[in-house]
Amino acid sequence: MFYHFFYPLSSDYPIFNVFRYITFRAAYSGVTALVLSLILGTYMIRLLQKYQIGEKIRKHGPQHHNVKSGTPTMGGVLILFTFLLSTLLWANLSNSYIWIIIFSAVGFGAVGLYDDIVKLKSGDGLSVKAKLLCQTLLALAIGIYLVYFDPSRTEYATTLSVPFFKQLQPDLGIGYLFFIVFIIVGTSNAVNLTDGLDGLAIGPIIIATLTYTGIVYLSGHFKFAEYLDIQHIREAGEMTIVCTAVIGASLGFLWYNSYPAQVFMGDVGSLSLGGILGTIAVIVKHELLLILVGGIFVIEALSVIIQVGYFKYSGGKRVFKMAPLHHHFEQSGWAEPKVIVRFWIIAVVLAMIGLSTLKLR
Ligand code: 57M
Repeated sequence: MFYHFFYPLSSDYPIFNVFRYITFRAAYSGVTALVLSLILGTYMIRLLQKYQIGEKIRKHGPQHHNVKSGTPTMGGVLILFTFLLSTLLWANLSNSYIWIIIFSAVGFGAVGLYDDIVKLKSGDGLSVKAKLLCQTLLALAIGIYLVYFDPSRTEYATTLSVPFFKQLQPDLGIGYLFFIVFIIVGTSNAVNLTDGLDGLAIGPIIIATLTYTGIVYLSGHFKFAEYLDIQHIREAGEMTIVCTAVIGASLGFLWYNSYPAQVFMGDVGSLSLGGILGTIAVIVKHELLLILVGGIFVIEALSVIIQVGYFKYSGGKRVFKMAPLHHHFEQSGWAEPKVIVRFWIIAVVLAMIGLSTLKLR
């Protein structure tokens, strides 16, 4: 909004020229989201407490989680609200990628919010099938637009960039559409699985989004993209503003979600943040890299797949003491903050390796 309002004034007042620059707007988009979420966070937690919107802890979980019973949940509404407001204030709203990400955030957020409300009322959330169906339809809509209707990427609409291999850019044809759906839905669910300890999901979300902020900026810049020999996606640079809005909103949420948490994000937060991250990776055509940059989410999801698969196959035996993997370490005697911080450290290392692939090719 500021871009549309102030930039046209630059012909008379050159100072307003700064609103043209992505870097300027990205910085203030992050600050706006952070300040808003810090201020609104206190009020929201009080409101959630007042209306008793609190967490019901599962019976079979680690014992010490029982003290978390009643912790306000659905803090993801705060993340979504501050992210959306900051994006609408600072981004160039004529850029179609901004609207795709807003669509993804609101769509996945709505599925999560509905799930949270159903859980609050009846104990069990949406069925896995219903949740997956909604997520798949949302991701399919995003995929169809990107593959068939996006003028900025016609030359590489269905090709895949492979980390570490510059020349390897296979054209997956229609298969690319299904691949996109898999990445977006997979990321949304993997973040949801990871969100089981204070700050455990939001930390790696901040780290992965920060990594993609750099990638988005470079891919949208013709000269940098040419120098690094990465796919140049016209118009993608504007997504930098969305990325910093996610980071600001998430940092503000982490202020309250850090151990011991005053609020949980709920499915409204985890499904939407995962959806946003997956969508950004797909738009900027660094989809496979997300497996590395979002490696913590992948490891957590794999631990569940392995545990559940082996549990069924062996008739009740387990590979891990408990799944997802963070519960395994808790059951092994690690204190909760230790698990959280060590997972963050791994996320940082994976992000740095991910960034290095821009040059190591
Ligand atoms: C939801 N939700 C947390 C909170 C958060 C297939 C199966 C393995 C799936 C998996 C599952 O359902 N995972 C996804 C994870 C829950 O947090 C809420 O949910 C939102 C995110 N969706 O925002 O609202 C609990 O996590 C803790 N928490 C924190 N701090 C936070 O900042 O401490 C969350 C956020 C909260 C709180 O305790 O109540 C969750 O874990 O439920 N299932 C499981 O995760 C279960 N695993 C399991 O059953 N494994 C079996 C195998 C054979 C299937 C096994 O290994 O034995 C575990 N869930 C729990 N305890 N709670 C089992 C142990």
